[in-house]
Amino acid sequence: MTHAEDAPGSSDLLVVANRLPFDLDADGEWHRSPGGLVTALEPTLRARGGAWVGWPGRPDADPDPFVEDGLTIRPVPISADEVAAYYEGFANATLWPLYHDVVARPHFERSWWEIYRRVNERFADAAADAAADGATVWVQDYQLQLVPRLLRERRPDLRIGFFLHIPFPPAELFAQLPWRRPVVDGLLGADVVGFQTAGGAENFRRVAARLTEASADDVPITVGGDPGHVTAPDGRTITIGAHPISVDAADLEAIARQDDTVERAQALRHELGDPRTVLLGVDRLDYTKGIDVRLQAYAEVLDDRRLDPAETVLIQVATPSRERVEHYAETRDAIELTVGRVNGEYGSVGHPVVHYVHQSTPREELVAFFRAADVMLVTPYRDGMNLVAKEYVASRPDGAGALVLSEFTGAADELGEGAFLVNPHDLDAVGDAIVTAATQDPADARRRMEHMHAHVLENDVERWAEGFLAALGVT
Ligand code: GDG
Repeated sequence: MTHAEDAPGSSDLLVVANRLPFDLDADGEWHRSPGGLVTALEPTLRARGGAWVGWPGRPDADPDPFVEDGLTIRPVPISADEVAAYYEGFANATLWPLYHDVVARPHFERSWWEIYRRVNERFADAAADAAADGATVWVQDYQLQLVPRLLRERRPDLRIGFFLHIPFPPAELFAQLPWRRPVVDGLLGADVVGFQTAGGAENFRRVAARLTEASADDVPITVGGDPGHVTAPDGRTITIGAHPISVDAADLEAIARQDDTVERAQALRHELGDPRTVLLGVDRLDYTKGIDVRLQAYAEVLDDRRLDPAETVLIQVATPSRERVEHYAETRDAIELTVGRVNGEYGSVGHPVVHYVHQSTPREELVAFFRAADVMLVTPYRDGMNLVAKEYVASRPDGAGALVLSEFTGAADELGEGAFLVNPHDLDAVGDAIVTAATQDPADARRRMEHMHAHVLENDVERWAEGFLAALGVT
């Protein structure tokens, strides 16, 4: 590790994201925090002597930049008050619910907006400082929507991309945002703006034409096909594309094939009492994920005995998330109440029908869960992509298993032919899909799973990153 202060403005390729790929602990030690984005981008960044600009995850910490194995890490400090207003407030209590179809009511709090802008300026300053002449900068996600414009003001020489990981809502919903104009202007500071789905990209293009003086084309936007374009009043053309993110499929498949994973999956089923059917849900505990829907639908199919409570188990992993945001605490209470009720009603001593885990689970163990599950339940009310659906499919090289998938996820656009698609607002349909998936003909099941598995193996996260960078002109 070396200090980076002697090399300002030397990076040709930068990622700007809310979080760094390292976390800082209370003792000032860095720990790697691997995620799909990091896995996909690190090799390219390291090969190009790139930089990652982001928050170290600890309020009030202001650590020095450092270089590790060719990758420059540029921490952006955020105070505790700013975390409350910028991250927990504007990002997660205003934008998150608004962009997810107003599943919960967004809070429009003027003081949060001011801090959101201030923190975005700090990220833009850090990126402007780290970027070499003519560098390419890739800004990530809803926490940083003002950065493309702020960065362009500071550094007109840069090539700037932005990718939104969550849905971009229809114009009618987005228009509720009191700060809709500066947010759209912020995004239009980029050269390329990418979305998970063609629908999200088209929503944004329509919003840009409606709310600003920019003009837009009306080419249908497709994945791997034509992007759309918006022309700003200053003559700049902004490319609007659909780039569905994915997972490190080969790695997941390799873990799934390991003997100890297969053995762990078998042991798990045994520990559960060798039930006929194992259902599985894996989510951050978030009100958009529809954990309540699947619990309710499950209770109904146990109640009418379409699935036998003595022969069926649901494992629900609900990873702790955003616990200081009000809606999340309420959601946790409601889910835990329902788990208790369903177990009280349909379980018996030594055989609960729901195994509920409110803990972070190691990745290898998650893959063993995927291999053990006959039916994966992914039922969000709205989700940008949903990586869990793709991780499950990647983890089933054996061709067994089934996926019940909400049609309101980005993943449904790609896996629709193999999954059992459902409207999560329709409890009868969710219950029917659970029963059909659990009782389908094994040959049909295999055909469906092999189709989805092949798609995810081919369209992995590396391909996603390459596709977006190619749109930005990095090859
Ligand atoms: C946002 C968008 C979009 C969860 N619990 C554990 C654990 N996880 C991992 C999963 C998966 C990731 O976290 C969750 O990703 P999702 O895509 O399902 O959902 P969000 O967190 O909401 O992500 C989403 C994504 O960004 C990427 O663009 O797909 O639409 O909302 O990888 O496996 N991992 C481990 N233990 C857990 O307990 N190890």
